[in-house]
Amino acid sequence: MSNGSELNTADRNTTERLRTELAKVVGSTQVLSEQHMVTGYVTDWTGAWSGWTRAVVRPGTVGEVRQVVSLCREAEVPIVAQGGNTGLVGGSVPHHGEVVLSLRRLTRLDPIETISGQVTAGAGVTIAALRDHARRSGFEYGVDLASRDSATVGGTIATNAGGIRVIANGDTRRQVLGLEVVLADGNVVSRLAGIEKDSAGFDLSQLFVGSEGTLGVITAARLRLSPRVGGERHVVLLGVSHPSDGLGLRGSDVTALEFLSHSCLAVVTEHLGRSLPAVGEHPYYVLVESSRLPDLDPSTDALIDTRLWEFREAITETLSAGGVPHKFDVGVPLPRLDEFVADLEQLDGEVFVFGHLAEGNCHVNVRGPADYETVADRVLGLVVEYGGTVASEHGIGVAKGRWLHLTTSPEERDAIRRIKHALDPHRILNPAVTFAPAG
Ligand code: 2HG
Ligand code: ZN
Repeated sequence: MSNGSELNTADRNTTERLRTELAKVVGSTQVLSEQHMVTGYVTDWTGAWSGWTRAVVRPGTVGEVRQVVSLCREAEVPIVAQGGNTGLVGGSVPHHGEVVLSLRRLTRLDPIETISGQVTAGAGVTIAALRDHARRSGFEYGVDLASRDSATVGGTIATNAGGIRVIANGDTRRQVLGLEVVLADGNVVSRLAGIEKDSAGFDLSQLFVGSEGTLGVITAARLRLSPRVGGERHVVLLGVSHPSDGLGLRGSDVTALEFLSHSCLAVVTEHLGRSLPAVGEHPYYVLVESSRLPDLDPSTDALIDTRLWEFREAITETLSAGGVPHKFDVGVPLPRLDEFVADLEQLDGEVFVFGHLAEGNCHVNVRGPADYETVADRVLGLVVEYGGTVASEHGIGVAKGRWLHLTTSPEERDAIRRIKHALDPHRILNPAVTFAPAG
């Protein structure tokens, strides 16, 4: 079923009734169903993942989210929660007519609590808005990524996004002190008090971090900020023979450590219409941002310029401009990184590898005639061989589920299935995403 036109009469009546009930809750202008209105919600931004929806609903309050969830549950129509829709694994778009529950209107942004360095933000606040808000009070939010203008607090928590600051601040999980979540039964769990240390049982909020909308709908978060450190930031690009050559640069002054293959730099410089005259050709490049200029061997080919970020941040967009490549976000143990990347370079087709060096997180983009499944079997097969993860920071979505059994045990999958069943017995929350595949 591709666009809902095959719905039978009973389904059509259910859908019509549901839309009417939803409109009573959120207002008719916040229930979208016409094709041209829903396009941006049913396809991810790369165009690789696309489905159809019975309706896009845009609640403006937590109370409305509760009612929307309850109405969908009663109608037995599943939901996909969606933030900025910047995901890359098909986890935030509908696949089989799910209602898209857009959280973008939940833009609550409380004043920064300076004594604790914390803030409460609604799920729909963008990472850029949160960052600017924090900076105005002399703080910084620990997660940053190229899609900051669209990616939201809720979406980045649901996927446990990483980004370019993990080396200094850790991933999204580390920033989350508590969440407000609407459960599948319409109940709300709220832990927004911002208690820094709490051993009163397990941390329920953390269960929802990285759960990709399968256990509950995140509506707000209590987040940890760090004091903004002033002073200059140096950005250096080094030519290296192997990605791991850049690992020696790690240190407390370093706020980003990225790597990219020669193919990435070549395609970006061409796309931007600019060259990098001071850096010669090398198999790999490492970009380091630091408050102190790194001590480099005089023979190192390096370029210092804060504008170098532009080249790194343009990679994804550049690669997509030439037709969406097969995209993988994987991670391997650092001692095996070079060997793994060398094996990737041997894959058929054009291979572009870049990523977050300190975490062994590789973004593998492959262009070629082979289909996604074939390339995925090769790339993810290699990941398993190297003892890595099939999803380092983008999540599982619908792109990786098939391979997850390779890195999880039957016992683990069984426990995950039981958690899912306990919180969402009728499977109305993002059912296309599964963390517990059979196999
Ligand atoms: C990045 O690090 C993102 O720029 C996107 O995670 C990765 O496009 C990709 O493969
Ligand atoms: Zn990344």
